[in-house]
Amino acid sequence: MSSSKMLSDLAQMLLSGQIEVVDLSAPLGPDTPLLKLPPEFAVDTPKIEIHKISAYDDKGPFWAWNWLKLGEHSGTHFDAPQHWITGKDHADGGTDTIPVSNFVAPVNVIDCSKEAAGDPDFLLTADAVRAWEGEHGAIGKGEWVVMRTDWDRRNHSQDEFLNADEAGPHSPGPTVDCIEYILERGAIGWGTQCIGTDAGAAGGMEPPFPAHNLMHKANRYGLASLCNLDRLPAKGAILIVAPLKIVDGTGSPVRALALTPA
Ligand code: 23J
Ligand code: MN
Repeated sequence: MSSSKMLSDLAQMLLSGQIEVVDLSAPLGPDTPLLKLPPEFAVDTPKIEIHKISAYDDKGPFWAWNWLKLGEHSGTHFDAPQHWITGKDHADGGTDTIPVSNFVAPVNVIDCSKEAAGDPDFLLTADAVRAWEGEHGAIGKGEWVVMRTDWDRRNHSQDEFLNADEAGPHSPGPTVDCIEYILERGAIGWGTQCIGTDAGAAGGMEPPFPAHNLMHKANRYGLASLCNLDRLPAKGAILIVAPLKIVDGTGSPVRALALTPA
């Protein structure tokens, strides 16, 4: 089949609803949960602010518009390779330099919701990914791998979302060997439903923060705070997600969308 025929078929299926568009982003505003780093790193990302410029009033009679105070790594967001020291030298690893062909790709959804409900510190291992592939099929080169934990149900509350105590944050994520394995498979990126791409306990891993350290070293991408992964099939959906073209940016809030069979 010609590619123009396939694209017009896709357009028809989108218009008819046979292919559905699923929203994978959380609301972005002053109540969006934000990462809290350990106190030795004194600076955190600032609270999101939305400031009115005008709203059909004396400041602008016919128009409404706002300006934002917004950290790059806020809410549902994309991590670019240059976010981490291991990825800083990739010339095409910034939000403005990543080739756009990377922003539309198949997605593998690994369901860890039961495990995460039973254990907020649950870690997905390479062995578990291989077992998942045995059931659902191999992860292909150029595909996203995302970890479903249904953590988005906690997104309404910063405390529930971060789930921290004296010992630190408790949230699920990948092991070092999980990230090594998906890179071996040729994954384009790793995504989670928690505040960041790494587990709450990832600071104590070797290397620390393996999803950041290893994915970005390999010039690959991250996605955090994804929503609605429970609405996606294990395989077969297409993820459409692009960071803002921020000059020298390290990441960006995104509207993440999935195309799924209805
Ligand atoms: C800055 C420092 C450490 C981490 C992060 C940001 C993230 O998780 C992020 O949003 O990329 S671990
Ligand atoms: Mn980030």
